[in-house]
Amino acid sequence: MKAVCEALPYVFEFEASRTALIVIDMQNDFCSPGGFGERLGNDISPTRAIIPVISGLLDAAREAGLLVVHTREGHLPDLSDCPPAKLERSRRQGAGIGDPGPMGRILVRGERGHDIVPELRPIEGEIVIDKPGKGAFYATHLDSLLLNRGIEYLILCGVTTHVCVHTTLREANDRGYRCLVLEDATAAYDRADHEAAVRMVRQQGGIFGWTAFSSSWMEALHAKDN
Ligand code: C5J
Repeated sequence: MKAVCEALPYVFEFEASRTALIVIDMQNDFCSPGGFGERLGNDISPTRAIIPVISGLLDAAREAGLLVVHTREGHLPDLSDCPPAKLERSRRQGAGIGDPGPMGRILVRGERGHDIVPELRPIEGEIVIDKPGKGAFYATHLDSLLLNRGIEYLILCGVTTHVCVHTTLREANDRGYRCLVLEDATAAYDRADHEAAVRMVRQQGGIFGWTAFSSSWMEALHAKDN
């Protein structure tokens, strides 16, 4: 039987056994002082504020036995997977990818800045997808991994709503996944960017999918067993 979640533009129905929780880029570089996001001149408080909400989602997903996937944006130490255009733009903004920072080299795999924030650290058995781009499907094996497990429904949370969450959402939508974006478990540094991105998901009858609050999704997940 499908679980039914109150959502916009209309209810989101999902089968828990075919659902994955996708936690996007909750890394020190986007959420912690001295990271890439803050060095670009942003206030990181919105990205920190969703940490407890996502922690609750992880508890619920783990308890229900859902597939959990964490993603991390970053590059190889030699930056060979970083397009020159991306590198140049980061340098212009004073937060050059690969430059030294308080948490190691900015957006480089293996450095502390690239790590997921301690509160949301993956547990054994959870999947971590390292991605060089904004979308989690580009240059990764995420699609085959989900297909091989029969996943059809994606629950998206993380940062930032209008950049990596949206790019992943759009990639997933074109691949046929049914996507729900949790609006209180996603964040952008600028509230207006977040709100616009959330609105875009559900416009035109759900052009990219659905939006809901985390509590509604967790209630639906819980209710399926009762
Ligand atoms: C950005 C992301 N904003 N994870 N990355 O550069 O959204």
